[in-house]
Amino acid sequence: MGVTSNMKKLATLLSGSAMALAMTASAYAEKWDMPMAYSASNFHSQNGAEFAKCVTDKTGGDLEIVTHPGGSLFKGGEIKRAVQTGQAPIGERLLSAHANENPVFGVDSVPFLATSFDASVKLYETAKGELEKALDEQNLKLLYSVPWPPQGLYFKKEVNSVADMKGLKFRAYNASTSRLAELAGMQPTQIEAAEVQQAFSTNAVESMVSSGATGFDRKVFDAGVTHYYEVDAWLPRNTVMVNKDAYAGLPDDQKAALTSCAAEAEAKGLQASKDYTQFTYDGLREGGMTVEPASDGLKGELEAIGATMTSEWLDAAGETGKAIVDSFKGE
Ligand code: PCA
Repeated sequence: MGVTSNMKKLATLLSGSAMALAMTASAYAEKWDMPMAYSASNFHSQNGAEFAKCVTDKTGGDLEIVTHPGGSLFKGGEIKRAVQTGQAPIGERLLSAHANENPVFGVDSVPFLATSFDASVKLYETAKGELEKALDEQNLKLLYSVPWPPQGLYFKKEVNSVADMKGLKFRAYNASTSRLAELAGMQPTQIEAAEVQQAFSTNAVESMVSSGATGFDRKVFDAGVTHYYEVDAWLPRNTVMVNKDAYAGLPDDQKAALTSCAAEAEAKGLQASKDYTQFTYDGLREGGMTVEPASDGLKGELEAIGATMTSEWLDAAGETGKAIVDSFKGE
């Protein structure tokens, strides 16, 4: 009897201190799940994981960020809304896929406007104020943004002209890529990167525009894709954004940790994207694919399509778009 009551006392004491500990932890420590759409091995996801560790370390674990790559928590198409509504406090998204909400989100996917890493950085710096404003109106704060490598074309056959593309089923990742396909006489369907290999292997698609990175990550050479043509048409960006309310609720030192780790991630991610470009071209070749620059003839035809799309974007983006393009080109 005596032993039992002592044990009960001990148990009460223990559970009391466990509760106190838990309360301390919940009062000071916060865990943020960060959905990401692309495979864990992709440089954006690896950079995101380093960013998460940077914030966790800098805040002594008081703000722990845990990344969920590969669309495992939310698929690419759902991530932005999840962060806006607070279902996830933070997340990464290809912003150009939301150009239907605000054309300024599509500035990085206007064909042949910014075709190199340096131009991509300049265009981003020029458009950043407007991007931040557009995100702010949607309860979002921009943390950092990293370009994908330059975009080229994937096929299951040799292609030398736009005529060779006619009728092909095309995998698109945003409205610009769908429009490009339409103007080239192809049939676009929007498909997440995570599903690209399956789409090629079942012949649901026969072509796409993307970077060497995504073809390599998804091993498209194992799905019958034989040719990659370097076009350097544009460099779309992944943007990491945080829910404004979640951000506002953080103590100042945690806000500072987020923004300084974000600046670091933006610089490191840019370098990783540059390094990944050649690495993934080599990887596609090792997988048995032909990787070469698009012929001058094909590039000329694509540039004509690009000119149509540029004027369409300028019409949609109005004064804001014109001001960005003028200032980007003018300096
Ligand atoms: N890869 C992503 C977007 C741009 C890129 O290079 C994709 O194909 O979904």
